[in-house]
Amino acid sequence: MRSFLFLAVLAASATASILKRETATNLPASAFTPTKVLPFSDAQAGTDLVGLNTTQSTSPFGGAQGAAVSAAEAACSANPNVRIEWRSYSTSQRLAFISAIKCLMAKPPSGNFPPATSRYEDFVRLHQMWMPNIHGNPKFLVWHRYFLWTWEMTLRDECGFNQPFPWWDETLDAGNFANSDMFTNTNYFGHLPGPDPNGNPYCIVSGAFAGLTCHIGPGTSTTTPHCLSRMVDETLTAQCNSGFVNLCNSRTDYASMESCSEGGPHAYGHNGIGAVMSDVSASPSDPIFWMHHSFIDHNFRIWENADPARLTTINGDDHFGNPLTLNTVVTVADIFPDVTIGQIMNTMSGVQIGDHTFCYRYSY
Ligand SMILES: [Cu+2]
Repeated sequence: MRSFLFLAVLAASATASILKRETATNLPASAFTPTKVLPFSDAQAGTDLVGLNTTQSTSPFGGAQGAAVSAAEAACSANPNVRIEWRSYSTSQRLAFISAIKCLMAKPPSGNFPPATSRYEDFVRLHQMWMPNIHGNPKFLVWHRYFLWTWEMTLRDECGFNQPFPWWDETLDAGNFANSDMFTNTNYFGHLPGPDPNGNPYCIVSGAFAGLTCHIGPGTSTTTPHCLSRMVDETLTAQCNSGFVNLCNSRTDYASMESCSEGGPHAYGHNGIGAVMSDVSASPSDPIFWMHHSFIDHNFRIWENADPARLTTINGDDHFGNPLTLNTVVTVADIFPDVTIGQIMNTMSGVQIGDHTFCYRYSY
């Protein structure tokens, strides 16, 4: 009798979990608002530069504080964390990275970002709430640099991730994202299908995140549970090429470069992967978001490498029209301590943030 009851309960819960999968709605393409793009020809013509504040603000670090910064930098450059490009990232590193993301998804939310249903969704909700402040203006690149780093540190602190962090050189997959083994190998991010015959996305039913339900988004919604879906357009991913990156990086002031990067390769990567990724507000719902942003942060760092003065110079206006300075605060709410732009302009500043040192570079 008792074992019969047990079996009945087991059968009921199996049915419930199947039902739960089926109730995650596959939203149509029209539910997702694509990210605003800057076409290559417009970037070439500089149409996005009209009205941009290009007044430069330079290093606030002098005297004793300047000396402290240099000491931290020297300590960092002796032993920086190196972000490894996906192709060189070993199988065991890949599996550890994926399982750390799954761990974050399985952890309860902090309660500070309602209605997030997991620790992972805390990050999605934060990004969604601050949508206008952190996109469409030059704060975008510095904020997302910090957002990505604090997410990495959370994987380390809360899920025991202890491998180097990966990055994705999208220029090598431009126009051909779907064939990257990030998508084709079923141990990783799941497939990247094209649209269905009606032009709508598919729910992702392969890979480590098969059957994932997203509770945040699309747009500003928090009451529309939906499946993780994708709908690739390789004519858009083709814009994540080195020619476009180089065009953006040929701009010599931060705000001008930022405008090109955000509307160019950044926006085309989001829209190219499509569906959940195309809707910028809640796009971190798709775990490929972090790989895409590693590429954008990489390109920013490469731009900085061309002139050391760029590590201590900022310009442009924030969402409210206030000029960015090196003392402008960058915040991820209570997920990690606030920092200033001056502390994270250099990925190898060696600044102490909480229990961690801000100190990384890219493998190339
Ligand atoms: Cu974003």
